[in-house]
Formats: sequence, structure tokens, C-alpha cells
Amino acid sequence: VFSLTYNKLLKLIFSVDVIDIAAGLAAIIALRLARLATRKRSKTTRLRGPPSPSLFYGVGKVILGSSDPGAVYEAWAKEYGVVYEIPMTLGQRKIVLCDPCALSHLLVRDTWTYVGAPETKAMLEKSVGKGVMWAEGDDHRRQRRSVAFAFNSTAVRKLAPIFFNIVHKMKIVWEDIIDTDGDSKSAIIDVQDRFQRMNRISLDAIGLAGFGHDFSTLDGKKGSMALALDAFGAPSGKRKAINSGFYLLMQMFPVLFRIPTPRNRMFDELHKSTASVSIALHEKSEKGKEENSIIGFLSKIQNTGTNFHITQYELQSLMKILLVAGYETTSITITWALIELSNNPDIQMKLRKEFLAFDGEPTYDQLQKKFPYLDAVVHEALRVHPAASEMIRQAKEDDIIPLSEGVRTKSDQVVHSLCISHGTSVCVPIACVNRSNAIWGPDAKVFRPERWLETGGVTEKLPGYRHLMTFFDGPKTCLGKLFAVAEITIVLSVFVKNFVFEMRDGPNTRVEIGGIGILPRPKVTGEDGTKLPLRVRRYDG
Ligand code: HEM
Ligand SMILES: *[C@@H]1O[C@H](CO)[C@@H](O)[C@H](O)[C@H]1NC(C)=O
Ligand SMILES: CC(=O)N[C@H]1CO[C@H](CO)[C@@H](O)[C@@H]1O
Repeated sequence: VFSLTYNKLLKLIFSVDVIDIAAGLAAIIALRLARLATRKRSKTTRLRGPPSPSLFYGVGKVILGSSDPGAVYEAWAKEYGVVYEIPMTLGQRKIVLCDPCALSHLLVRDTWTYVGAPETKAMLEKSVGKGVMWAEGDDHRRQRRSVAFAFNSTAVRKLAPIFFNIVHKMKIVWEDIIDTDGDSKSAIIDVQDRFQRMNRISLDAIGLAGFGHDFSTLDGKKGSMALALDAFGAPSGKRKAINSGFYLLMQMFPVLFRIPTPRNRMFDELHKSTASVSIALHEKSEKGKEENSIIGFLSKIQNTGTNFHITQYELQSLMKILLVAGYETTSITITWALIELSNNPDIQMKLRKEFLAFDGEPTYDQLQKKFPYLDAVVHEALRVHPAASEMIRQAKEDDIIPLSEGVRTKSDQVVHSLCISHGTSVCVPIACVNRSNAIWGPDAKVFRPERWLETGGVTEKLPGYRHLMTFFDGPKTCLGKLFAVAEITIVLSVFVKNFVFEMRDGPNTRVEIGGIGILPRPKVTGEDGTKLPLRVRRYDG
């Protein structure tokens, strides 16, 4: 049932057309104009910032078009100070916060001074429904408390065998490629090519561990594999695939919010397919069958009824959220980790040595306790290459944001705090903050896992999971962070133990943002699309 409806979903995803785009643009223009017309005199501190290169887009296109948006934000921070203002679509303005003190204020737990912008919320409702990602305030607290246990460390530990299983399948696929396409010792593998399947690890992980559905992408089965991939996978060079992925992302990360076309039919299909899977899971758990997946755990609890206060509708919404939020994010992080390991053979060797010093196959618990360098590599990849490079919030009430240093305003005064009036948009450029020299020190741009093992090596200035902004913070911090970290850790452990990764053209190959699937993906500079050829060599001691 699931794959059939996915077939339809796929067709719809590919049918992005001009009318959709035009309708979307008309809607956004109407919305913006309406808001401009009703805007009262704002008390928000006017800050300095880059001039607008385009009346329509403001600096939006500069950021989107850049091969390193984090660097663009940081360059502005250098010129205008740790907080500044940028012009956006149709004369809107956004305050950019790069200051640790401002961020700690913004992201305190359980406050709702800053919420999603109305457009973002409308899109979230359309695409994934009024689930935990859409909800705010008490509604959010209820939903999040009901489901959080299925994402805690106990639950993730139970999912670990699924991750191991998936990556071992991947290992066999690559060994086959090395035997058939390579010289039996190594082969050039484009790790983002959809036929070479690395991206599919994350899709299978979310399918199986998320809601007990086998996309079977690694078994090479046609059908569900191909569609799942095309619908959610890396750009394949077909422009439509890029548009559609782009589209999915826009619901989540408003930086890419350009074309708010409703695409009702597609979302109807998504609703139908997740409904059928959740009903199947529900029946399974009623029959008392053990279901080892997040939605499976939740269905079981739902049937026993204790302390569980989310509806069937909200559970289905959670499934859609898992697909949209949990797939490309981890896949991109794993890709970046492989790039860094290939470009830094010494770090890769040091990591491999940690495995060689260990007898046998480590379990998940052992990976967590006995592999500090692996942990450091994973967190360094999350720091240097955050999958979501910025987050946007809107003030629901007037507020004052404290700053750690003085900032010069437009009227040339130095202020130590910002006045924010109701309705003001603020933006956290995650990629910039994570790599800022001011925050992380002079080697902030360098991939250096050792910093995680040194006392004082990691900043304590920032809020967030391990002082990283990658999963954001506050009440809506990523629910799947332990899931993501476990998946990435397990994948890297099996990879590095069994293979040696090299850039095809040697160390220090340049890599940049290539194309956008659901999120921006890297590519080797000079290559087409999102090509990322690595030499993958069997490791045999
Ligand atoms: C490296 C991988 C990942 C990154 C960088 C990441 C990042 C984020 C960020 C920045 C948010 C905040 C969105 C916002 O505040 O509007 C978020 C929310 C969320 N993420 Fe992740 N994520 C990752 C993986 C995952 C995975 C694997 C799952 C599911 C298994 C997941 C589930 C969620 C959910 C459910 C939310 C919404 C939480 C809420 O609104 O209360 N994420 N993620
Ligand atoms: C995770 O949730 C389960 C179920 O509520 C609970 O038994 C377990 O102790 C929790 N684990 C952690 C580490 O909080
Ligand atoms: C955003 C941010 O903190 N940027 C800083 C980056 O690092 C330079 C120094 O190299 C600072 O001047 C910026 O403020």
C-alpha cells in the first residue's frame, strides 16, 4: 500500500509547474504587502547592515547563491558587528544574531517570546500537519512530552542494531562495487550518486527505525527504493528533482522559503500514505507484536493509554516530520564527515587506530564509552557542517536582547542591548556562529576533532547541545539529536574500520555547496551537480 501511494506522490512531486510557482509568488507578495501596509512604527533598534542588491529579494539571493553562506554572514558580522540588519524580500528586514549572549537569551528553555513566522507555520501545517514541529506553547509541551521518551537514549540504544544492520548492507554494496567496477582493492565511488546508495542509509534508517517501514533501498529492490529516493533523495541532475526537494525544505527552513505554492495534492498523498502505515502499526501493536521503531513504541503506549496525550492525527504528523526532518540532515552530515576524513588522512588514521586498538566489533554502548576520538570526529562534523545553516524566529511580544559587546546602530550610537518590537524577525546563522573565530578561537574554521578532547577546547559561551547550534536550542531543539548522533556514529564506525577514504584527486581537494536536494549539499569544486567522487579502498591492515 505504502509504495503504491508513494508512486503517486512521486509523480506529483515531479509536477512542479509554472502555475504553482506563479500562484505562490502572488500569495507571498499579497502577504508581504498586507503586512507592510499595517506595520506600525516599530521600536526595534535600527542596526547597520549590508545594502540591498535587489528590491525584490533583498540579500536573499546573495545568501542562497553563496557557496558558503556561513562565511557571508561572518563577513557582515566583521563589518557591522555581532548583531546587524539585513534587507529581505520586498523591503522586509531581519535582525541577524551572531552574539553568544543574545543567543542564550533567545534560546532559553520553555519561553515562547520568539515563535515561527506565520508563513512558516502555514507551510508546516500544509506539509506535515499540526504536529510537534508546528505546535508552540502548551500544545507543543503536551505533544513533545508525550513523544520525547521514544527519542531518549534508552530508545535510541534499542534502535542501534537497526543502524548497524543498514550500514553492514552498505558495506557489502561497496565491496561489490570495488570487485566489479574497481581493481578489487579500491574503486572511485561518487558517495552522493543515487546509484551508489550512500544517501540511502539515512532513508532506510528513518524508514526502519523511525516507523518500521522498509524502503529496502539497500537491497536494490526496485519500486519503493527508486521512488523514495527520487522523492527525497539527492539531486540527480534533473532540475525538477531539485525543485521538489527544495520545495519540501521550504516548509522547514524558511531561508529557502521562496515559492509557497500549496501543492495540496501532493500533501494529500503524503497524508494518505502515512495514515496507512500508522494504521498498520497500530494494528500490529494491538496484536501485541513488538515493534522496534519510534512510531512503533508510540503506538504501543497509545494503546495502553498511560500519560499519552497525542492524537492519531498528531502521530501521523510525526511520521511526516521524521521523513522531512530526519533524512537529509543525517545524510548530509555523514557525507561531510567523509569529506573531512578524506581531506585529512592523519585524522582518519588516528580514528582507525582507535578501532584497531579495540578487540572485536564494538557494540553501541562500547562505541559511546570507549571511542572518544570517534565522538570528537562526529561532533566536529556537526560543528563545521551544520545541515541547517540558519533558523528564523519572529518576536511574539516586545523584548530586549542583551549583547556581550557594544554594537554601533544606524544612528551611530553604541548600544549594549537591542529593542525588539513585536513582529520583528530574527535570524540565527548557525553555520556562522559555529565557525566564528570570535567564539571558537583562531582555528575555528579548521576541522580539528582534538578540540573536543581538550579542556577548554570547546567554548562554553554558547547554549545548545554540547554548545553547538547545529540542533538549535530552546523548547523546539531537535527531537532527533540522539537518533542522529547514534546513526552517524555507527555509520562512521563501520566505514572507517573497513574502508580507507581518499579524495579522488588527493588531499586538500576543494569542496563547495553544489546543489540543493532537500538541503544544500556539498560537491567537489569543478564537478557538475553534487558530484563527490571518493576513492574507497578496502582496509585490510
Ligand atoms: C544531523 C542531523 C540533524 C540536524 C542538524 C537537525 C536539526 C534540527 C533543527 C535545527 C531543528 C529545529 C527546528 C526549529 O526549531 O524550527 C530540528 C527539529 C526537529 N528535528 Fe532535527 N535534525 C537532525 C536530525 C533529526 C533526526 C534524525 C530526527 C528524527 C529521528 C529529527 C527530528 C526532529 C524533530 C521532530 C524536530 C522538531 C522538534 C520540535 O519542534 O519540538 N531531527 N532539527
Ligand atoms: C526513556 O523513556 C523510557 C520510557 O518512559 C524510560 O523507561 C527510560 O528510563 C528513559 N530513559 C532515559 C535515559 O531517560
Ligand atoms: C559572527 C562572529 O562572531 N564573527 C567574528 C568572526 O571572527 C572575527 C575575528 O576573526 C570577529 O571579528 C567576528 O566578529
